[in-house]
Amino acid sequence: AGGQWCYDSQDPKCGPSHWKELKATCGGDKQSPVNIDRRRLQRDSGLGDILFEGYDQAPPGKWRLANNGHTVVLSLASELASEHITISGGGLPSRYRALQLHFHWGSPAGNGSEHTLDGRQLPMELHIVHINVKYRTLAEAKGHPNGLAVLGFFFQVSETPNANYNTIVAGLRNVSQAGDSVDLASTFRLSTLLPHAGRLSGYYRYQGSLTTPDCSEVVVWTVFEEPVEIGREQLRAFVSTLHFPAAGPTLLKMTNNFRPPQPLRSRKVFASRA
Ligand code: 1SD
Ligand code: ZN
Repeated sequence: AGGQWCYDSQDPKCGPSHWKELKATCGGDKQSPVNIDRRRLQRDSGLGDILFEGYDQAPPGKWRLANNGHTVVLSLASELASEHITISGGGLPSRYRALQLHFHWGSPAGNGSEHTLDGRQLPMELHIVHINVKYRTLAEAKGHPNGLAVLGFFFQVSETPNANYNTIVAGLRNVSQAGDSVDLASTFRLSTLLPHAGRLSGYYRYQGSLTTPDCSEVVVWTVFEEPVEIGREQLRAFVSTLHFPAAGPTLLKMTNNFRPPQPLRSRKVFASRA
């Protein structure tokens, strides 16, 4: 493996099994994602509903969509604007502020979630990355075990499109190459990207890492039971529009940008309900 990490779909020589050669942390004991084995959950009655603040208001300023070479990332054009989008409660050790969200998906032939449910992969997974309000930068947060909180949502394919995803899906064509970014003309509330309101009380919680190098073990993970619905054609747009950084003269479609499940080792996965 050279200096860069990648997914197997780009080049198996720099794929997930080689990441620990680049960053020793990627071979650590608290890595993500993991398989969520529903027969081995530990119910924790202290895991009440997460309090979502600012999720229900259109943010000031524009959403920016970018192809970072590994995924498509949605963030606010002005970082300050996300100051009031926070999560707390639900057993989280602090309040956390939203930084960005992104997706992991498969190929025309297969699913691409990172977490798996009873050994099964789902079509796609949304990650909303939040930083502990005690810290100012990602670099600072990476130095603390509860530095980040990521919310994970599975997707389920429906025959009809999810209109709440139209703005993002339409924007994909503008970020088809690595390094591309675009400010979206229309705005929307973050809550519209989540599963049906009121169905967020079922979730899994464990302590893990970022799923990409440097694989920092600083993430309080929350993976929700209820999937987001996305139309078959909308999912196809992710698989067929975006490209990895070009390694040669031919463009390589961005597919299978997920890390496979990592050993749970001595960790437990907690469940908010039985
Ligand atoms: O893969 C993302 C990566 O793109 C970056 O957003 C990082 C936070 O800096 O988070 C990981 S992940 O663990 O949320 N997949
Ligand atoms: Zn992710």
